[in-house]
Amino acid sequence: MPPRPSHLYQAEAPYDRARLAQFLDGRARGAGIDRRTLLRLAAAATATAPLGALATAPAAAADPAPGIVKPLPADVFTVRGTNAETRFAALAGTGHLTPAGHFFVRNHTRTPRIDAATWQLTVHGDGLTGGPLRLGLDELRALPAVTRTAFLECAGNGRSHFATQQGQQVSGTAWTLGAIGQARWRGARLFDVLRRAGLRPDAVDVLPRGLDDEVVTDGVPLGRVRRPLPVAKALDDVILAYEMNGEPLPPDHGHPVRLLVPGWTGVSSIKWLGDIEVSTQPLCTPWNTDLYRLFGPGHPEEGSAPLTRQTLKSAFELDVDAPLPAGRITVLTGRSWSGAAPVRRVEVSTDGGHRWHRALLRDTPARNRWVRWSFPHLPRHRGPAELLARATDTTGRTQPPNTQGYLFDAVVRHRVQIV
Ligand SMILES: Nc1nc2c(c(=O)[nH]1)N[C@H]1C(S)=C(S)[C@@H](COP(=O)(O)O)O[C@H]1N2
Ligand SMILES: [Mo]
Repeated sequence: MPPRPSHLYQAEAPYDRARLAQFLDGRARGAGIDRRTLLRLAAAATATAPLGALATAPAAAADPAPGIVKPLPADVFTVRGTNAETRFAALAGTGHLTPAGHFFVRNHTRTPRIDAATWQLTVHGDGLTGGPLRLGLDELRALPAVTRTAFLECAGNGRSHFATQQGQQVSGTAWTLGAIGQARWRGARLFDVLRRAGLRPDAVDVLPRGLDDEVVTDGVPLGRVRRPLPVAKALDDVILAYEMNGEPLPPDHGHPVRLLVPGWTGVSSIKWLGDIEVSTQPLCTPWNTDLYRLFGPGHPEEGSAPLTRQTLKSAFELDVDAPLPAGRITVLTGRSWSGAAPVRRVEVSTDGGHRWHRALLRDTPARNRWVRWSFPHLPRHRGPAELLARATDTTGRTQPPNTQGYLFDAVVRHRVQIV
């Protein structure tokens, strides 16, 4: 069977849905998880929450080091288990690219220390014309280098607002809006690596896997973090990044090499890349069957449509309950982004959503990138107030005042104190 035309695979959701259906009726190869375990995990997910997100064991309460190597100053990060969320207030003035010292970290286990000098990538599988290909970092660097500026966002970003704002119970890391960062990534094209390895015309899936520890959830070993990509996406715009903002990739972000899959949910961008399997059969792993999929009332037993490209969001570069002086102009700043298309317009409301005003966009809108914006605000009355921001992208899609969905996209009511 020849690879299907590329446009069929540009969307993550239909691809994952097809794989799940094939997996459930035994036409796909599931690496590391069988159907019974899958359904057991699915049932567990149903019991706790409509979100099929991975709940990793939190780091021991007394452990000050959640397995992250870089410093996590409290004015920049909020530590959530093995993860660190960027505080949006700390992004004010940081520019279009997020400095590595401010970039959020999502670790299923802990950051491994990998020696770039001895690191090797192995490309293997029945989807290759020959045997395995092994590449060291120098060989990877010898391939043509490309640079892409793109945001990277966790599928669960904004999750806590389901509960705090919308009264919906969900499981998983309680991110506010800071599980996103944007960087200039530089590396080799996965296209070139696969061509070098010799791709068979009937290869369908590419499965990158990290070198970090195995993940165990509720006593079930899930193996190392890995999530298949359709060959067409792999050949399209995916890179094996070894630089972030002009520096070697830092340990927490995948040193020495990570995958960067523009526009797709963060989990696709496998860090600490160790091997890539290329397969002529559809592949399934917990990360495209059980995790990152929706379970619960109103969804089929095997789970709903999987999570798709990232949604629209907006965030103020302010802490919750930030003090703003009454009778003086404060220039409010923030950022908006959409996984679907460039952001076209951002509006701000300072009266709880009755009147909306255009914010000034400070970046040229572009695909897979956020825009910074600003809005001068003159608060008059002392006391608590709510600031709202909503974005519209070039497809015309806008942030709803409320949502039934799972990829959080509603307007957030950001409370401040007028003093
Ligand atoms: N090997 C490996 N890759 C991984 C992960 C991981 O835990 N291990 N986490 C994924 C998830 S869920 C996200 S959102 C992004 C986070 O990337 P960052 O930590 O560089 O911000 O990495 C993805 N790649
Ligand atoms: Mo994620």
